[in-house]
Amino acid sequence: MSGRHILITNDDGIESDALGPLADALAPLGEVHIICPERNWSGASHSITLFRPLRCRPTMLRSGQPAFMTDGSPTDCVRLAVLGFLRQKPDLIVSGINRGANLGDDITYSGTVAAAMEGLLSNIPSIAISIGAFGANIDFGPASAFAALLARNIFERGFMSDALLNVNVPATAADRILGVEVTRLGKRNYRDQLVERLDPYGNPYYWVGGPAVSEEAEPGTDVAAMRVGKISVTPIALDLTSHALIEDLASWDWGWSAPIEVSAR
Ligand SMILES: [Mn+2]
Repeated sequence: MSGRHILITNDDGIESDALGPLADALAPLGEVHIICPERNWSGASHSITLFRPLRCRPTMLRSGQPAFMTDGSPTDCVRLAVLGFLRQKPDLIVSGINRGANLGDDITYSGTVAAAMEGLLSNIPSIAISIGAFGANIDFGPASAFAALLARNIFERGFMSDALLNVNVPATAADRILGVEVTRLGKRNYRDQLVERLDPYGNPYYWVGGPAVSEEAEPGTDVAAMRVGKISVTPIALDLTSHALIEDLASWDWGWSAPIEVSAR
């Protein structure tokens, strides 16, 4: 133990079988704390709980490690940890390993990435890590080992910038992974469809969904790196300002030339 504290959280929930291998891989680098949502929050983005209390109960992973589970979101997990639930503020936050890649536009939906954003907002080095597969029997070994490698780099280099690291690992054996590429966000194309069906009482319900399809992948992007079987590491900053538009917008006519109509009923 180096006296360092590492927080693991996720958006897939406390039952994810990725947590055990990840915790094992990070254990040599510091004391590992696990706080995860008690259910799956995939797609919850950066939501926080405001108008009800949070419960945080001790539990144990199927693989045996002690952990805590909350009825809050992934971001709530980080806020709990950072604001005092853990006696020591974490030195590193690792969110994942998420089932399913988080590439390009995915990060605007991702609870996995949002937890790392919350870590960054709390001035803690943060990693979001995802694997390019869904379903059962995924080998989380290579992704866990890479998370540990990245953590070692962060601790040794004193990484603290205005970015989190969004990591995607191909779901293949370690010797089939073709390297590591530092990337920018690519473009993700979704084939979402609105499906209308009838419930047993004859009332319609709706289901929006579909696979992510990435036809074109520009070189240098996370999408392209993953497609050729490389681990992708993307630094993500939180300033969403379109700097290119600032000057253009400033030249618009902002005068209140027309009277504002107020209609009362
Ligand atoms: Mn997820």
